[in-house]
Amino acid sequence: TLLAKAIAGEANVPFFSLSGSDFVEMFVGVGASRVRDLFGQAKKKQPCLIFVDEIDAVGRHRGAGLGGGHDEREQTLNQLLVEMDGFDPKQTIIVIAATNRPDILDPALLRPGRFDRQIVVDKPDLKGRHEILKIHAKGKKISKSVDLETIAKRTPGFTGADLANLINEGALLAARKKKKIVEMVEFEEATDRVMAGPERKTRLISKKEKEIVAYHELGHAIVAAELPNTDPVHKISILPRGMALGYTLQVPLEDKYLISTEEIKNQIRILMGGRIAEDLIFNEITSGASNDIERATALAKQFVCTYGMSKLGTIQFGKTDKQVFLGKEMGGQSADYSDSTAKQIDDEIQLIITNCFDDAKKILKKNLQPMKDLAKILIEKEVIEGKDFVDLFAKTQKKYIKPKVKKTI
Ligand code: NHX
Ligand code: ZN
Repeated sequence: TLLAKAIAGEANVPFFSLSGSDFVEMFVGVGASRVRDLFGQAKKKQPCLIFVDEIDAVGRHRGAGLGGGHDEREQTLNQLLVEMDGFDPKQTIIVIAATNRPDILDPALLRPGRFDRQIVVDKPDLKGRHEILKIHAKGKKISKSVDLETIAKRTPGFTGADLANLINEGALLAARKKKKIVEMVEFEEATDRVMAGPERKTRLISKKEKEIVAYHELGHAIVAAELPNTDPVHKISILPRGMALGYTLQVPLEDKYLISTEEIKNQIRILMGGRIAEDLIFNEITSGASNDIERATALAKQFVCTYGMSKLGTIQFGKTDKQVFLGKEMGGQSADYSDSTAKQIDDEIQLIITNCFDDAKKILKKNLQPMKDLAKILIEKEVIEGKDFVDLFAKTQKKYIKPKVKKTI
C-alpha cells in the first residue's frame, strides 16, 4: 500500500484504492458495481492510479477453495477484468494490486493487458530495516544513544509494518514511564513485544513451575551454545510473554536466505533441548513443549518432503497445490505418493527427530552441573542476556568439565 501511494505521490497523480477483503461479505452485485464506480471515477481523473489491496480475496482462482464457488466474488472479479480490458490506448490509468498469495490468483488476472507484471516486494534486509527504522523514528523524540542499526540487526524477518509497530510501541512504553525521550531499553522491550507478545506481569507462577520453565529454557540455550554454527543466544527469559511461559531467543549474525541440512538438524536439536532438560532434572515431562515439538516436526517434514534431503531421495513428496487452496490444515500440500511411501516418510521423519533428540540429550547430560548452576541464576534474575549467558556458561563449564586436551597441530 505504501509503495502504491509512493508511486502516486512521485507521479503527482490522484490515488484510488479498494481492498479485496471489503467485498467478501457483500451482497451479490454490490462488489461489481463498486468496481464499476471506482473505474468510472478514475476515468474522469486521469492520469491516475488505482490500487487494489488483497486482490486474492476477489481474484482467487475460480472454482478454487474448498466449499465451491462464490458468486459475489466471481462477479466482482469478472467486473474487474471487464474494466481492465475496456481501457483504450489513450487512457492513462495504471492499476496496481497487492497480494501475499500470487500463486492462488486466477490466471485470467495475469494475462497481458491485465496484471501482466509482477514485482516481488520481499521482507526488508538488514539495510532495508535500518532505513525503514530511520523513517519511522523521524519526528519522534529519541535518545542519541539509540542505535537503530543494532535494532535492525536484532529484527531479521520483520516487515515494514512490524518495524513501524516496534518504533510506536517503544514510544508508548516511554510515554507510559513519563519519559521525555525514548531510549534503547524501550526499543529492546518493544522488539520483544512485537516478537513474542506483551509481558504478562500479573500471571502468578508457582515456584515449581518457575523451575521447570528455567530448566526448559536452559535446555534450549545450552544445546544451542554447544552446537557449532548456530545462531547466538540473545536472551533467555522466564517472564511469561504472550502464549509462552518462557523463551530462549536466538538472533542470527546476518540475514540468511538458505538453510543447510546440518542447520535444520541443529534447529531440531535445539528445539528438543527444552523437553529433554525437563526430563533429566525432574524425571517428568510436561505439556509445555508442545510448540517446540510442533516446530521440530514441521522442520523434519520439510527436510524429507520439500527439500529432498533424506535418503528417500531428491524428490518432492506432497504437491504444493497452486490451484486449489487447501488451507493451513495440510500445510497447503496434498498427498501425491503411494501408501507405502507415506509409511517411509513417517519413518524417516521419526528417525530424524529421534536422532536429533539423542544428540541433544548427550549434550545436556554432559552439561548437567552447569545447567543446575545456571538455573539458580536464571530463577533469581528471570532474564539472562546473551553475552552474560556465554560468560556464565563458560565459567560453570570450566568448573565442572575438564577440557579435552587440545592437539596443537
Ligand atoms: C499453557 N503455555 O498453554 C501454558 C500457559 C515449556 C516452560 N497451559 O517452548 O510456554 O504451556 O522454550 C507460540 C509460542 C503454545 C505458540 C509459544 C503455543 C507455547 C514455551 C505452550 C515453555 N519455550 N509453552 C517454550 C510454553 C504453555 C505454547 C505457543 C507457545 C514451557 C513453553 C506453552
Ligand atoms: Zn521450549
